[in-house]
Amino acid sequence: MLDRRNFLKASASLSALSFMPTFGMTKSIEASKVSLGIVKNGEIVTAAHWGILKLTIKDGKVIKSEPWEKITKMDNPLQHYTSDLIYKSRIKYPYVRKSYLENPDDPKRELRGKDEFVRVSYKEALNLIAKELKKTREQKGISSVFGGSYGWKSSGNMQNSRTLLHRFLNVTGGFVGASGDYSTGASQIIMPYVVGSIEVYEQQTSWENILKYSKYVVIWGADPLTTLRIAWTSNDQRGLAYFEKLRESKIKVICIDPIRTDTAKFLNAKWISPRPNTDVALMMGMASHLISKNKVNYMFLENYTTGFNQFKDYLEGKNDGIKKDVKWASKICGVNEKTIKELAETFYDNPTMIMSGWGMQRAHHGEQPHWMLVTLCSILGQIGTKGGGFGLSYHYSNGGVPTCKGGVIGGINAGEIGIWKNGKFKSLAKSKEDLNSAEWLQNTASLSFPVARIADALLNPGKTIDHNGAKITYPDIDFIYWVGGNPLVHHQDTNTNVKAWKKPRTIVVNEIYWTPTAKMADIVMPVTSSYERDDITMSGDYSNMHIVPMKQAVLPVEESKDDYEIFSDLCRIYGKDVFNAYTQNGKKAKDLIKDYYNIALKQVKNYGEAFNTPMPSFEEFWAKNEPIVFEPTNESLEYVRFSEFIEDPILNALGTPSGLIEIYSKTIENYNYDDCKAHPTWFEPIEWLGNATKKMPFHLITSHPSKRLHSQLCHTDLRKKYTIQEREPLLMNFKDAKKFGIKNGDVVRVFNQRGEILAGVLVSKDIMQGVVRICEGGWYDPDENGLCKYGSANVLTLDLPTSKLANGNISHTGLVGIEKFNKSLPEITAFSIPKIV
Ligand SMILES: Nc1nc2c(c(=O)[nH]1)N[C@H]1C(S)=C(S)[C@@H](COP(=O)(O)OP(=O)(O)OC[C@H]3O[C@@H](n4cnc5c(=O)[nH]c(N)nc54)[C@H](O)[C@@H]3O)O[C@H]1N2
Ligand SMILES: Nc1nc2c(c(=O)[nH]1)N[C@H]1C(S)=C(S)[C@@H](COP(=O)(O)OP(=O)(O)OC[C@H]3O[C@@H](n4cnc5c(=O)[nH]c(N)nc54)[C@H](O)[C@@H]3O)O[C@H]1N2
Ligand SMILES: [Mo]
Repeated sequence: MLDRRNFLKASASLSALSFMPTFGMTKSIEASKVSLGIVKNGEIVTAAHWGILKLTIKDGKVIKSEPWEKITKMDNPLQHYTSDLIYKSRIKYPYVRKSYLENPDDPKRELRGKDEFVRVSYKEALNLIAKELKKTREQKGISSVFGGSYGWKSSGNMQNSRTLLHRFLNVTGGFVGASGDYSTGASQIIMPYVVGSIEVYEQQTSWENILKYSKYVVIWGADPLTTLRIAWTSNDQRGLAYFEKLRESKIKVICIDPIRTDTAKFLNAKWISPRPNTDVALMMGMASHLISKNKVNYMFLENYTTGFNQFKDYLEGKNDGIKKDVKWASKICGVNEKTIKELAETFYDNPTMIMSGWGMQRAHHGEQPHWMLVTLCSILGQIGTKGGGFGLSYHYSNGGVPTCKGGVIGGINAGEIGIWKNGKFKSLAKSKEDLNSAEWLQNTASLSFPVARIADALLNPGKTIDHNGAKITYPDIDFIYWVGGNPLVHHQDTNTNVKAWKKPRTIVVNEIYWTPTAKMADIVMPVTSSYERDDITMSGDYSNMHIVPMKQAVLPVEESKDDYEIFSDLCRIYGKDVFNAYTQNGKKAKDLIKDYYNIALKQVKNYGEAFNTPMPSFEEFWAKNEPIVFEPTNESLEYVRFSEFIEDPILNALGTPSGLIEIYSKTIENYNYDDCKAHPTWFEPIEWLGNATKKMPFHLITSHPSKRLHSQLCHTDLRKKYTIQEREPLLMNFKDAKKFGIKNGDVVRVFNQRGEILAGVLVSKDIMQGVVRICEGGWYDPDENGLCKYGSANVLTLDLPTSKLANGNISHTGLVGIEKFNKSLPEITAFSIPKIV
């Protein structure tokens, strides 16, 4: 995953305005109570992805968990389950899988997930990891060690488990990593060809502009009311506050989504429901209509884009004989012709901001929708204006919330790749510049392959694939070290994935909870939750609004340890030099937290006396137990994405080969891929309603859950608020339910050629016919025949790449069959601990 923290640096110069919507700000917490050590009784401030939290502690236990400040009227349910996150489903000690402990050289891999675990001492576990890692590197080389370890871990710049793992694997000799992410696998690869930047993690046109200048806001395949409950660093909550303002405004909202989302309902939006994965056709129909009505901004196309004519030829069917007109589009996407025309004209006639989520690019040929969206927006010609254009990050980490001027804290980095031999460190960096380049450091893995190809890589060592204009040959992975992620839940086609996980000789997992991934490991290290250790974070991702002390709330549960401590202790086994390189000569977590704070402090000091948010010393900040709040600048309040390019496309050329928006890409043309052409193209997805069968009549959408962060919090009592007969809910249209003789509250078996799960049915008018939704992140809970008793959506999804260009995952593509489950319900075991001897 790209380190999203780094996408935004505190910007700009002008003095700040106070804009924050205040809504009964919580009183400041008494500093004296918390200045020393951890509190047995009192309140402390910490942060999670789901916001800055205030925890109440009684007799050394967390008894209450609330938002530190109340910014919106909406409740964020994720914020109230901290206590469960400390005490439920915990891994309390180090464990080794029985057969692995008996013989690590022939560890009976097929028993992973079934074998018993044996409790071992912390020291024994460390020694085993170090020994087997050394053995693997010696016998099979660096490229057999996989540390890609994708995942959402916890907030905090210090206990950043994935980076800590990379740092450990680097100082001990290197590893194979993973490139890209699951979120925007397709978009972040295609967008640089189209607009010269990845777009998906860039600051958006300021919400202040939208509220002033937009007449229409289109939410295209996004559910911001759900997805803005969390952020990569910690949630500043301002994104939701702006959606509240949008509701109060006169701006008209249109949601284009197979589901009438919570957002659509909240905003009283007009709901347009295309068939899943057909947005490209819908947009092409709109484009054709605009051309036929001469509602085209030719001035924009001429000055700011290249390749429109070639694309127009394609629309007109010059080569394939197929006219991509409104009629054609309507047939594919299921939206009626009149609506397609109306939408197109409305967008053209009014300042319209199109906010797109990422669901539609997590689909077969997921490169196309956002490329086509930019093409459509080029025809409309509103890109770079105050109330129009497109944005690919309004639904994520509070995009569009103005960036504050303040300090930006530092964080742990992955260190230097090198090899230690006879007490000497040999760096693999090619130059000093390498070491100073954030990009190089982020990309420290000496080898990597696209993250969502993990199962394919495990199963097919030596296979060469196309990727983004290059060839990649999969390494032969024999050792996996995973921290901060839940791949047995997050990866597509679980049954294939389970096979892949039986391939390497060794799998080590550092985890807080007995997740499905921990249960599939050979060596399991117990990790503290972020409430059991000190850390520090910013909030907002784009806003950089707060610096938050994340103070330890309670003592570590049993023998759990910080990832930093585990890796430092592992380094000790490799020798003093490695330990010193890892810990910067013995620094403790708290020393590093202070270092990171001081980086921000130095920036703020450089602004001089006049700066209106001075920062105290670290000691004062820590004792005060309160976030520092920075304010946005005038410049960021008025920010318009692409405005500089629009002002002067020559001086401020985009990072594409032509410097312009590329509707036609010669670079991609040269790759000569059959599944990603030189201009936006309609490709039929491998499975969609266009090829549904009697047995497999439903398109399955696996949205992000509103009451979890992926699989996080699934094991808490929050689950009880959404499960149906203890299973993951499946949203189904009421007409479909009637047709299939299924009632609200029934348990059904959902199946296809890849696998089967149980789910509880929620009958609804808010999903189009022929489509069902099971949110991703439900814990995988197989019975002896592989039926997932709880309802993990990925048992049913396809593990195929979007195309040879991006190799993104396609988790929103796939057909399923559904039938009422009439047998007696099996007991859920996903959240209990495995067999231990
Ligand atoms: N079908 C389908 N599948 C999807 C998606 C989809 O839309 N549909 N979306 C995809 C996307 S976009 C993403 S980002 C992925 C998310 O996939 P993941 O990021 O793997 O999901 P999480 O549940 O957040 O897993 C984080 C894990 O880290 C652990 N953890 C937390 N803090 C720490 C720590 O300090 N140390 C250690 N060692 N562990 C820690 C948590 O307990 C948890 O098990 O899922 C992808 N999968
Ligand atoms: N509460 C909560 N918030 C989260 C997360 C979470 O797990 N929980 N995860 C975070 C992460 S890591 C990410 S990457 C983002 C994900 O953000 P997104 O990728 O935007 O989220 P999704 O739920 O995958 O999809 C958004 C919407 O797209 C719709 N959709 C699916 N397929 C299609 C299609 O073909 N066409 C159209 N028009 N719509 C379609 C879905 O119905 C859904 O309403 O969310 C982040 N925010
Ligand atoms: Mo994601």
